[in-house]
Amino acid sequence: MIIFVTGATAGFGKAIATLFAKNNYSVIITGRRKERLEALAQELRQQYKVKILTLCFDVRHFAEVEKAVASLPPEWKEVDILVNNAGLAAGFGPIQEGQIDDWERMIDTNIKGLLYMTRQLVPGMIERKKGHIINIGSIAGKEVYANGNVYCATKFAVDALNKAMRIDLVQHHIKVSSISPGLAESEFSIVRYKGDLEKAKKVYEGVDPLTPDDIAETVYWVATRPAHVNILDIVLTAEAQANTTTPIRRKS
Ligand code: NDP
Ligand code: 8X3
Repeated sequence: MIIFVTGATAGFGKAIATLFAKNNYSVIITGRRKERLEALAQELRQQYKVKILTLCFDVRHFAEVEKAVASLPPEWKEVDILVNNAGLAAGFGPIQEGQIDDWERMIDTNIKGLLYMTRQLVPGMIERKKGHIINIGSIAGKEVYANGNVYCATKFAVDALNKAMRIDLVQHHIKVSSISPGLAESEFSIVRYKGDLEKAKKVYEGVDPLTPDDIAETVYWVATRPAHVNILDIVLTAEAQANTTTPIRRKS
């Protein structure tokens, strides 16, 4: 079985790639940071004796996505599972203070990147009459929260596309699922706060957040249901988080 994971250089994607490698899948790991991809590939090959292919590209650029998918060697072309995970939040503030560049990055990565990847890999799945697309959404795609505006909008779009793709692809025997996590610790907040480690650390202070391994286990469970079962969407949060608007319970 071949799984293609976008954004495997950190956080959820790295944990997903690792868990599937541990379970003998051939894994295509992708992202923009080449050294990280090579290091992870080496580690997984050594530890689990499985096949790993690295593809270094930016999901925001259709030409790069197209080139990356076209470059797949014949034995890697029949992708069984696509995990659309690459994504980010950039900035946290009211709409009137939003940075246009942040908006473009989020929209281009979280929505257009997911679409470009899907468009490139779905025709092969249709030909083979099988495949599974697993979209990483967010609880931010279910309920908006203060200062989350454009990030939330991109994740609402993922939620809509998840539902819409399923309608289009069901007749082709392709499963479409989404995983929608709440607060989880990864490099997410460092990216959102543009490298401000103090601000990023505060997000997780006094709380046991979800971990990338929690998300990987959920993706693995969704991907390994019997052929006749499709999981539409799983929303999961840390035990201390009720939703996106109620303050998270923190240890004093
Ligand atoms: P991380 O910042 O830890 O990892 C993000 C990954 O996405 C990296 O591997 C990064 O790789 C990749 N990525 C970002 N931009 C691009 C791009 N333009 N092209 C290719 N790859 C890209 O964050 P998480 O693991 O937490 O986030 C993964 C997904 O989960 C995102 O979609 C996020 O929105 C979602 N999510 C996160 C939650 C959280 O609280 N952490 C909760 C709910 C959802 P590189 O920089 O090397 O390109
Ligand atoms: C990331 C989760 O709600 O902290 O998608 O923005 S949230």
